[in-house]
Amino acid sequence: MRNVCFAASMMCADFTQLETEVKQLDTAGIDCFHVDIMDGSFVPNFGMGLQDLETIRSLTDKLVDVHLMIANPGNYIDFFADKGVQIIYFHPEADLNPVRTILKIKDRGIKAGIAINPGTSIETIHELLSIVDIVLVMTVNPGFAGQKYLDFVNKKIDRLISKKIEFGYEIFVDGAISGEKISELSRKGVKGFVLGTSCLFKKRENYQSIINRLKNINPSIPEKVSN
Ligand code: S6P
Ligand code: MG
Repeated sequence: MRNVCFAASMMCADFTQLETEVKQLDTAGIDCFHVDIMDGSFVPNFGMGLQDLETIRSLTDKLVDVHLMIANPGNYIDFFADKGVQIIYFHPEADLNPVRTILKIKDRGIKAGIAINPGTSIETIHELLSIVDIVLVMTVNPGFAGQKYLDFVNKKIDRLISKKIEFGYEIFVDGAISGEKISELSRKGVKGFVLGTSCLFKKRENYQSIINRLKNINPSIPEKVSN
C-alpha cells in the first residue's frame, strides 16, 4: 500500500528501553513518531512531556508529531515548535481562538493539524477546514490507549473525505486502529494512521514483521451501497 503514513503512538512504547524502541521502529520502516501530550485537565490522564519529545527527536530523523491533549494549546506552540517537530495537532475544543493557533503553527513552518473528538461535529470546526493541513479524527475518546473503536465516527470520516479535495486537507485517524481498519479506511481516502496497542505495540511479533505486513495490506474492496 503506497502513500499512507504510519505513525507509532509512543505512549504505548516500553519506556524502560525507549532508545531501542525508537531505533527498532525506525529501522522497521515506521513513517512518523506520534507523541501524545496530556495535561490531566483536557483529558483525565497525564501523558508525555517535553523531555520525552526531546529524547525521541534526538533518536530519529523520521517525522515527529505532537498531539496536544491540553487546555489552551495556543499558549504553548513555541515550546513544541522549538523541539523540531513536523506536525502539531491540537484540539479546537480546548482553544478559545483555534484560528490564531493554526496560524501560529504555520508561521513556524510546521504542519497544522486539528484533532477532533468523537463528539465534535464537522459543523463546529467547518471554518477551520480551509486553513488546516491535517484533520486527525479521534476514533476513541482521547486520553487512553486500548479502547474500543467507536463505529459511529465512520459517518464523520466519510463526510470529511467528501470535502477534502475542496478544502485541501488530509485525514488521519487515531484510536484502536487495526489492520482491518487500515484496509477499509485507506480505500476510502484516509491518509494516515496512528498505531497503538491494537496493531503495533505489546505484541509477540516484532516491529519489522508487523510493519511489513501493514504496508502490504490491500485497501479493501468497496462495499456495495444499496439505495
Ligand atoms: C490517546 C492517544 C492515542 C493513543 C492510541 C493508542 O488518546 O491520542 O494516540 O495512544 O490511540 O492506540 P490503541 O490502538 O491502543 O487504541
Ligand atoms: Mg494521539
